[in-house]
Amino acid sequence: MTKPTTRRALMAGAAATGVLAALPISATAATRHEIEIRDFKFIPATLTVKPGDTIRWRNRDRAPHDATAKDKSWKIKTLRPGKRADITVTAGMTTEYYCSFHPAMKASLTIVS
Ligand SMILES: [Cu+2]
Repeated sequence: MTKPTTRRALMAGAAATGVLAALPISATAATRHEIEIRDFKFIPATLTVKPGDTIRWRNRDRAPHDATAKDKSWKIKTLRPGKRADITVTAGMTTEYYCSFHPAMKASLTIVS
């Protein structure tokens, strides 16, 4: 009866070690960033992100806006005032973007790995 208990204890210990070993990986896990749209500006206008991160644009303006890649390779839906939309960062995605309703509104991302 003692032996199985010991084995179970060892296995529990191994499982705990496995969890600890995984911690450094989860420490670099995805981050959620937020970009506010206000006064016809993306705030911040430059943002450093990494693949797997989520970017949320929130429209705190009175006009509808969106975020569209300079080469149109990605785009969030049109955001009416008070609305938000998310995208997940992928390596190599286009980093310069603008608002398709107001092309003078420009911003960019810096992707690091
Ligand atoms: Cu706009």
